[in-house]
Amino acid sequence: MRMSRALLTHMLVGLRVIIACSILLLNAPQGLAKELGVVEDLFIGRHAISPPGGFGRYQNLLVRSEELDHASWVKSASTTVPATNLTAPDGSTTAESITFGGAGLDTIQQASTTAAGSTQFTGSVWLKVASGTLTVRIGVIDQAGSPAGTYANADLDTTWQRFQVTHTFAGGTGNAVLILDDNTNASSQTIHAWGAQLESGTGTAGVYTKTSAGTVTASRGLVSNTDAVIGSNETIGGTLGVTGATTLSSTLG
Ligand SMILES: [Ca+2]
Repeated sequence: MRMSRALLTHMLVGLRVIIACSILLLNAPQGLAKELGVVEDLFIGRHAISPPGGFGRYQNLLVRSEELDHASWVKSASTTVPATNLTAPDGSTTAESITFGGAGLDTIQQASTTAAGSTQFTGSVWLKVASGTLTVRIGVIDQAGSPAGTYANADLDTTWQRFQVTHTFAGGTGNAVLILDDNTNASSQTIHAWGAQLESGTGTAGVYTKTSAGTVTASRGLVSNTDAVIGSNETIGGTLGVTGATTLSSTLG
């Protein structure tokens, strides 16, 4: 399923501008010149999402979300993921190429540590190909036995796109798994992948938040996967946690 949130956001913004302007025109007294007003504040939906982060709900039950060459990602026998360090959607060089084998189904997957039973999960990942087009699949399945789950076709082209799939497990004894496969392609194919995420209790992929060795607990707010500049004061109502070095300076920039 191809996401079109950016298009939807633009449509919402455009619609609200039209409504705001229409209200101004309707309120203009008769006989007076009608002028378009300035809209100073716009509400642009529940999320503002981009590969480096955004506002809204976030969670990631997977580890190594930008390291698909890591052993945390289990590859089928004919699937290889060298550390190719391709340019990712956020401009970093953290995307990898996944080469699926020839005949048969080839896969790459990661099992979360979250039980699948009776819970809704949404998996998402950015994908593309180097040239042409290709259809692969993204799935959210149960780790145990014959997998109950949902697969969605992902129609790749040479542009990074975020794909997502949702499944609600009626039960199950295993953990929820995000899986990519080559749709049983009979010839070897290579795709580019970055930014895998698995969330529980939601039917729509939230703000992407990258992970390394640990997962990210569900919450809502601001995610910056890279840098942040705050030009004025900031009030923090809770605990301030710093995992890296801190530098205090009296100047900005
Ligand atoms: Ca194959």
